[in-house]
Amino acid sequence: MVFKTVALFAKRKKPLRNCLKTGFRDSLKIFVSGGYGGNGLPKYGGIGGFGGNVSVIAKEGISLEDVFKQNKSLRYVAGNGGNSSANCLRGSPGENVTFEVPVGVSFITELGKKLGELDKENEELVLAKGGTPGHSKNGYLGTEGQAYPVKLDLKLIADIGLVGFPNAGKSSLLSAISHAKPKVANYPFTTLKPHLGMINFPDHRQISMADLPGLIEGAHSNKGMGHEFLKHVERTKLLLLVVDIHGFQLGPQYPYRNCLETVLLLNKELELYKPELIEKPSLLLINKMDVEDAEEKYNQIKLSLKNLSSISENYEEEIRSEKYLKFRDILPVSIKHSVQDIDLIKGKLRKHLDIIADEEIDDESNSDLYQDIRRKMKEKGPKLV
Ligand SMILES: Nc1nc2c(ncn2[C@@H]2O[C@H](COP(=O)(O)OP(=O)(O)OP(=O)(O)O)[C@@H](O)[C@H]2O)c(=O)[nH]1
Ligand SMILES: [Mg+2]
Repeated sequence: MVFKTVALFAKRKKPLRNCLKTGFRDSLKIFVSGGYGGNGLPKYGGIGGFGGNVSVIAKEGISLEDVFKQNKSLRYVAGNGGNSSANCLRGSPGENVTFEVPVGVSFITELGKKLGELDKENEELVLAKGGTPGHSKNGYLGTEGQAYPVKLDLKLIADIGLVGFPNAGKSSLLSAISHAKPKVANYPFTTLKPHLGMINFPDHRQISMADLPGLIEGAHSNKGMGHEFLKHVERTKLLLLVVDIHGFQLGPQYPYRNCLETVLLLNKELELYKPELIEKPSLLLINKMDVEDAEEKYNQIKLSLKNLSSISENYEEEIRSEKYLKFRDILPVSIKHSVQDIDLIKGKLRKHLDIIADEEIDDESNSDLYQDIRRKMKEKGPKLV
């Protein structure tokens, strides 16, 4: 198995960008072009029509693959505005082009400029504006519309994002806790594409959880699957780290990392991807507690896990981070062999998401805007006698 693992890793020099091979697209490049503005008519002071716009509208339940299938040319060109004529002094507007995209897509030009992102159903964004019409002030010449390639970058929107080294049991958890059926196997990089699962509760509450490919040390420099999958945890409310109590070793030529080191390394990869991720609420699952010696190993590290910064100086530079996650809970569990543990995890996830939601409300109600509203209401509100 070790040989199989190494061969598997050796073959994949580059991370699977765009995920075409795995059938999951998380980015797509398109070309958009607004229509020309129509020309005016100098003789009668006629004004041309506006060029049409290219816009997108966010819809739940569609994928970037659907976007591709609906228009394989990936070119979206709006209509030109009509010229002004003696019969019709005001040129007709060019036809707008609008197409649907999944919720959670951001739009980036080739120069890296972000045009915007759509996070909610039915939100709209103009990607390319049509040209302005010709009229007396511009010599009656319509201008061309905006035209450029745009990258659509999809980030899954889930409540919880699973983060961990390969083989730690992330997919096993998603499979046990939801109806999703991600592949589970005893070798690294079983998961090649993100999976979303819904955790259902008897009172109909639903919590979504994203399973991601495993990270390894050096993921930031594109080792293993790379760390670009971490974009999918940027918008989650809670990070759920899963580590193996027995640590991890990718293959004989890679260093063995014990459980504590894997936690420190995950911290480091998260920080290198985006330092803000370290501030996110997080929980830690120490998995495979059913295996021999697990209890003893856990007892040795449990205090250190609560305060990662206190022990980091014992480690070499490449493991140390600037800032450390502060886990709201650390649970030693056996995802595979204990139904009680799955129930415990499920309950804890819900509890912590509720706490996070309350904190968000508190933050909002303490914001300047709310304080201002409260002050004004006090000033203007009816006085109780
Ligand atoms: N002993 C034991 N094995 C477990 C436990 N949980 C998961 N496993 C096993 O660990 C192996 C890896 O599990 P996965 O769920 O595929 O791990 P993963 O983190 O999704 O791995 P990648 O997709 O490669 O990142 C499988 O053989 C599982 O059966 C556990 O609680 N105890
Ligand atoms: Mg997996």
